[in-house]
Amino acid sequence: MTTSAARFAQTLRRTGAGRTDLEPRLVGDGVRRFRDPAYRTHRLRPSPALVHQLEEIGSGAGAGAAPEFFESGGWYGLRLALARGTDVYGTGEVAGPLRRNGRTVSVWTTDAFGYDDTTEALYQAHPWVLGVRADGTAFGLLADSPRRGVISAGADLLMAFEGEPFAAYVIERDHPADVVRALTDLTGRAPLPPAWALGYHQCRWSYEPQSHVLEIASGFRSRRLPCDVLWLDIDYMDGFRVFTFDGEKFPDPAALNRELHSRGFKAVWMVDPGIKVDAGYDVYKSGHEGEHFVKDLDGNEFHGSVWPGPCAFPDFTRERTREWWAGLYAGYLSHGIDGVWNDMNEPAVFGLPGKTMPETNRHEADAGLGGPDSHARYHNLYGMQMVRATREGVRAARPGHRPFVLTRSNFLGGHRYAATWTGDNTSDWGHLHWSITMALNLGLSGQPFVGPDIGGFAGDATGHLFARWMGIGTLLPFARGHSIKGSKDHEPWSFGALSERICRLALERRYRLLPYFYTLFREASVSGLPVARPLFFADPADASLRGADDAFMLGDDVMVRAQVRPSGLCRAPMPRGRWARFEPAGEVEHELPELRLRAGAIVPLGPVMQHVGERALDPLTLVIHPDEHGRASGLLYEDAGDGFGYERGEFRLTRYEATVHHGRIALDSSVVEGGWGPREGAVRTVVLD
Ligand code: NBV
Repeated sequence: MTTSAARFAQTLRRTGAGRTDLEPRLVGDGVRRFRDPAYRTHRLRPSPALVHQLEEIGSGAGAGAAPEFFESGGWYGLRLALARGTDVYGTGEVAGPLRRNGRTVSVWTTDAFGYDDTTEALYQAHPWVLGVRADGTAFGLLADSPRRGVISAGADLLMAFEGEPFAAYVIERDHPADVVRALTDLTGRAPLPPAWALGYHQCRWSYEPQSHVLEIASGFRSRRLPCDVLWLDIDYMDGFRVFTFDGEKFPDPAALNRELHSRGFKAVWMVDPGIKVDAGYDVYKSGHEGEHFVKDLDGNEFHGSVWPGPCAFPDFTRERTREWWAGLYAGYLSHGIDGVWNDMNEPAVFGLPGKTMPETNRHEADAGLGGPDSHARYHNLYGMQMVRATREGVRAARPGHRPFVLTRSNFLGGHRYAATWTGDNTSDWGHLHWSITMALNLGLSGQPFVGPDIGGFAGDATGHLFARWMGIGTLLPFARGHSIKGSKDHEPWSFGALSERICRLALERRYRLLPYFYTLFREASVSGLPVARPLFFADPADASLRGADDAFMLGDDVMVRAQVRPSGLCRAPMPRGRWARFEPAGEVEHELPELRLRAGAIVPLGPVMQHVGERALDPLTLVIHPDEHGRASGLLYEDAGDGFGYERGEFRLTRYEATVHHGRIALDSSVVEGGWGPREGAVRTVVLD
């Protein structure tokens, strides 16, 4: 595709003659599978997005949206008529407005440094759309193709992919939340992360040398700024050789991690896919000898340039290479590394067209993924298959712990393996705004664990922008500050006392809300519902909420109303019902987003902590907002915070119910799930009106 995706979509609309003689198959309750008729002459390949192949349970049945398929110039596509008043969301990682109507994206994982709302291809590929009709009923359309594609939402919805016909799944539900739930029935759920990963993370390209990392750690603790994780970017490596450490700058990584642990920090270290071509480097040697690298068209090991210079790239599309890669983590993590950050896995290659490897490169993919084929077919899956292998390696190396992996590139369904951040954003107000819309659309695409580089990656933030971003970013599922090499310092104390004070309050809010966040992450792991949800989830039939993108919901009960412009208030309308303001950090600060609680809800808060490891849940505070009958209820999920005991019932899900009459509170609690007995310890209540 040499023209822009938008223009190309217009061409396809003109040239693609539709075929409607389809025989949809029912493969789930309200889930129909449509196959391009061209499938009859093409071999059916397994799906990387789906967790299992779906048995059909009936034919033809089920009302609702039905696409028409077409073929044009080697592209296979579908078109779906959109009824008036239908709003379109999803399509994974996209900058710009929440509603995707009138937008075209290219489904092609791309290193998109400097992106903005006109960039058609970002780091992730999600051939998925959520549609919400005027009456609030909703549908989802999953085009099950790993290929380069285009998604264009105009008067109709067009999804087309190069070189191979595909099947599409159409999900029909009464509420958009149920469509996302059904999507994750197909694509799986994000596993429960370790509790520390829900704390605040501080990153920079790069904290170096080793002693500087400890200075940053002291900066947090001495100023009483809560933080759980410090991050090590590429400069810790020996000449950018992954799985190695620079002997001068990082002479003793194990001692560094030990020291961080003793101060209550976890450490996440970066691993890129490019392996330096160097006969004296054991990772390259074993990869080369084991024939683990992607080949070029002539069958030679492909070499492309990244940070270390010429590199070879593991062929993650086969199990034996994923096992080799996974095996590299045991020694590496034995230095006390707690989590892994996989970057540059679009894969990014310097100096080549499209900043990636040639599409003619060859992958020896397993039959389970579609069999040997070109990079053109496997490009979008590269990052996903990399983090699949990384997760396996981290899991095996630290069997008692829940893996934490962060990835830049991914594919639909890849939330099963890794959390994500929205790549190289910029320190400006537009990107602050898109932090919300990007997190929401990724959530609607099945990825709940997502957040931006707080403060912006490229460029310098101002104290005002930084404080606002901290206020919003600490209310998104993944909360990490990060900044590019050469920028001003971007720590919470870098912009003076005023900005630092606001950052502290923002962080304290996050830590007080952790019991609620943890409960939402648990819900995401069992139901697939996103942690951060669009406002229209509160009332899908209310057309005025559909475009609201400076406010969002945490779960069903907490509304976040943000100020994303330097001056001015949140513009989002209020959903119906009563929503009372509450302030977890105690002190009202107008630079921070407004938090509101739904009438009838209870939100559990913990005390302020400096890091999750303090594990001080007492006193538990229940913020209660009674409905018109004086009643409210809410859930609290608790477990060990790490490990897998919860899979054996070592957890408790408590339901709190309160009745408030004439200022008197009657509080009831019952364990509704899990093998742990009722919690003991102090409970305080706060009643809102
Ligand atoms: O490893 C350096 C950076 C990293 O800090 C950033 O978060 C990634 O998105 N990385 C990209 C490579 C260089 C980007 C210009």
